[in-house]
Order: sequence, then structure tokens, then C-alpha cells
Amino acid sequence: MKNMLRGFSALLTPGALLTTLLLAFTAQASETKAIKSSGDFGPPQGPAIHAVLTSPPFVPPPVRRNYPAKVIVELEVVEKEMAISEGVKYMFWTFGGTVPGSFIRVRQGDTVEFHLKNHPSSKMPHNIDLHGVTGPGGGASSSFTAPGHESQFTFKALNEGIYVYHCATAPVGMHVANGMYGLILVEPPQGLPAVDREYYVMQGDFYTTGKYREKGYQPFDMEKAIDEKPTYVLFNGAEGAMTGDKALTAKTNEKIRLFVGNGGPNLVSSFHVIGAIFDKVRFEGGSNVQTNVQTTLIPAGGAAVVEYQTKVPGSYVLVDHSIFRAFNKGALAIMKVDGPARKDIYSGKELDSVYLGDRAQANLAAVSTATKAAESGTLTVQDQINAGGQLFTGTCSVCHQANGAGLPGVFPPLAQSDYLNSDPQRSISVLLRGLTGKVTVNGKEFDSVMPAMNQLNDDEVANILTYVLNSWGNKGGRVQASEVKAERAKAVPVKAAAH
Ligand code: HEC
Ligand SMILES: [Cu+2]
Repeated sequence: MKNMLRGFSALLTPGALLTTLLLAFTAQASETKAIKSSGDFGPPQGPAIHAVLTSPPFVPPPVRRNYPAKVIVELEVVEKEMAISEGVKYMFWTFGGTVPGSFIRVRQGDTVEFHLKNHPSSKMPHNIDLHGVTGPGGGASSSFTAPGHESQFTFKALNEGIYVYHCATAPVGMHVANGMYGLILVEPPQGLPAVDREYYVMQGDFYTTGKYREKGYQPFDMEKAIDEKPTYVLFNGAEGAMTGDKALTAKTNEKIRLFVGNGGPNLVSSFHVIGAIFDKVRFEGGSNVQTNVQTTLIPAGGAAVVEYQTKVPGSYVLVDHSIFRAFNKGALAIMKVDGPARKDIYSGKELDSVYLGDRAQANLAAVSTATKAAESGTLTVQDQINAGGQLFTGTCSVCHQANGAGLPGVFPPLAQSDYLNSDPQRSISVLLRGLTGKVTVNGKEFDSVMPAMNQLNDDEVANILTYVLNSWGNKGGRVQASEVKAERAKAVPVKAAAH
């Protein structure tokens, strides 16, 4: 109601007044009802306003304006190398220097004067297609911008909602795959209902020539992109963009609103927050509200507004519930909720590291130290042990246990294992190819299956095994990445079928 009253005093034209009144009443009548879809509230009023843009995961403040204005948006395309994962570099193409690009927030009926700049250091021309634009190409045809140039076009934000924008320069898929997408929110005239926190999260799939977490500079792989076989599926453009010290934060008893986009280029997201139920979802970014949702589907080139209330403190994990993407391709973020325990709602302990693996750790500092040391040729056994220990937690401890003792009759011990210590080289193959059939470890027989851990790269295998060899009374020693590489390259005879 407050918004409405403020609206009365400042509105100029009777037509606009009537529309606003109607809108306000519709919105008050039922929150779950569709809000007015399209609105032209006349020419822009007052002085031009420069839009506040924010980098993810942050969202500009609410517009809080009761008249349509001319809003100037200045967005610069920058091509820049950034970390896509620990020790992995990628040449991103960005709107505003981040992936996803800067968040834009305007009001329905605003006239947006859009300035697209392309930094002089860029190698490529770029443009922008905003899904919130009514007009051919969504702005793309008017915004083709060569390096060092600037284009300008103007549109009226007729429809309220949350919209994806992206580059649409050929090859379009490549520009999008390199990170050229973001969100623009067109607020309804009365604004969105107040919440305690808003965040900006956007999924994207990435294609590198090297495998997942393969260190060093990784170029874009067009073939993988065409085959829709991403190496990474990420929230906000980097593995760990919102975990550890960069986790999203909240307090208990807060209303949270997430603007969740999906840039694609290929995958559809099954967006889910482990341990939270979405009280409200504006699915597909549209005006209808769905309530009590567990997982919401976000199409490539689409977005949703998700709201929930924090009640129980702890770590809440944002995932794409196509779950291999979360645990093996990076589509995982964390919201840390602080506040007093609520035993009446939930009794339990924190999510444990076995479930989340190394993804949940405060940081992978030891892993990055080892990566840097390996690059400069100064990698020590201790660097490898430190890095390997962090990776062991997420990768091996779920079966072999954190203390390497295994589980009797199920998982053999790694601690003082005669199988391991008698021939450490053999274990490289165990990690790369798995192990099945009968094995005897310290006089006890195991007849089970260890899955191949071939998602690990050469450095990771070397560091984990070096850690294992130097832990729990094992004999020490070192495995080098070059040895893993050589083992991986070996053609292994296909096992004859069992008779
Ligand atoms: C899903 C459970 C599982 C995971 C995860 C797992 N292993 Fe195993 N591992 C096994 C099983 C089961 C065997 C025995 C296989 C058999 O019976 O043929 C085994 C055997 C081994 C052996 C040889 C036997 C021994 O005890 O010395 C080594 C070495 C080993 N694993 C190391 C690792 C390392 C290092 C990791 C992490 C990169 C790992 N494993 C992850 C289940 C697992
Ligand atoms: Cu582009």
C-alpha cells in the first residue's frame, strides 16, 4: 500500500495514474496471480538516470520509482583470462568483466538508452540480444560493435520480468559458451515484494580441450560444444565462485530471493537448493507464481525468480540436480545461513565432507600451492602430500575412510596395505582403471569393485597417491604426474570375458 500512496502524489498523467492503480490493485488482490504483462506508461519523465550495474552474485538495489524514466545503461565487453577452476585458466568473453555479465535493473515502462562498448583489447566484434526487448533481434542488429567501438540503441521495457541477455554475434554458440550472458530485471511498476536478501546466480556450460580440472590454460573446444558434452557446468562462471569464503551468506529467518538464470549454451538446468523448499518460484521468469517447489527447470536462455525463507542454520548447497554436473563438473554453490539452532525443525549435524567432497571445503589452498609449484618446477613431496590430502577427503575417504582403515569385508585398508606398499606403481593403474575381482590385502580377501577414478587428472592422481604413501604408517615415497601420464597412455588389453 505504501508504494501506491507514494505513486498518487508523484503521478502526472491521469492515464498513467489509472494504469498504476489497476496494477497496484491486481498485485494486492493476489500475489500468485499474474501481474500485468505489458505496459507503456508514456514518455520518460524527469532527468535521465544512470543504471547501477552489479557483478554477480550481487543485485542492484530496488528501483523505488513511481514514474517511467530514461535510464542509461553502459556495458563494456571485455575479453579476459580468468580461472575457470583451481589452476585452470580460460579466455572468457564478458559483459562487464564478469561471467555472468553485470546485472541490470530497470522499471517497467522505462526507456532504456543502451550503450554497448567493446574494449580496444578485444579480438572479436560483439553485440547484445536482450530478451526483455520488444524488437527485431532484441537489440542485436543495432549493437554490432567492433573492438574499440561503441554502439547505442534505445528500447522501452514493456514487459516486466527477469530476462536473459546474451551476445548474438556469429558463431553465436561460441560467444555464449565463452560467458557472454547475463540478466536484466524489469521490475513491475509497484516493485517486487520486499525481501531480506537478493542474489544473482547464473548457470552456464563450458567446453575445454583438456579434461575437467586439467591444469593450465585451456582453449575452447568447438567439437565438444557441438556434441553438447561440457567439461564444466558452473554457477557464475567458475568452479568455487560461491563456495568457501565466497559462499553466499544469510541469517536465519530471512526471506531470500535468487534471480537464477541459465546462459547455456546447451544444457537445461534442474535448479535445486539442498535442504530448502522454494516457497515461491516465478518459473521461466514469467508472471505466474508456483509455490512449494523442490526443483525448478530453467531453460537455456531462460531465468526464474526463486524465493525461500531461511529457518535452520547451516550450509545449503545450490546444485543442478542433474547431479553429475554438481559433483563432477562444478555446478555447485553454497549459501551459509547463520543463526541459532532450530532443533524443533531439524535435529541433525552439518552436511559432512563425505557428501560434498572437496567442493565444500573452505578453500583448496594446498591444491593451488601445489599447482603453482608444479608450474615453476619447485614441487616438493610435502606440497604433493598437502594437496593430495585435501583431494583424498572428497574422492577416496567415502570408501577407504578418512584414516585409511577401510571397512572390514567391504573396502580394503590403504593404511599399511601390503598390496599398496609392495608395488606403488600398480596403484596408479588401480586409480585410472579401477579394480574388480578378488584381491588380498594384509591376508584378507576382498571381492568387490573399485570404480575407475579417471575423472582425476595426472596431478591429482600423483598427489593423492603421494599423500596415501606418506600417511598412516605407509612406506613413503612419491608418485610423479609424468608417471601417471605414462600409465594413462598405455593401451590396456581388454579383459577377456569371464567364463
Ligand atoms: C566407491 C568406493 C571406492 C572409492 C571411492 C575408492 N576406492 Fe579404492 N578400492 C575400493 C574397493 C572396493 C577396492 C577393492 C577392489 C576389489 O575388491 O577388487 C579398492 C582397492 C583399492 C586399492 C588396492 C587395495 C589396497 O587396499 O591397497 C587402492 C590402492 C585403492 N583402492 C586406492 C584408492 C584411492 C587412492 C582412492 C581415491 C582416489 C580410492 N581407492 C577410491 C573402493 C573404493
Ligand atoms: Cu560476443
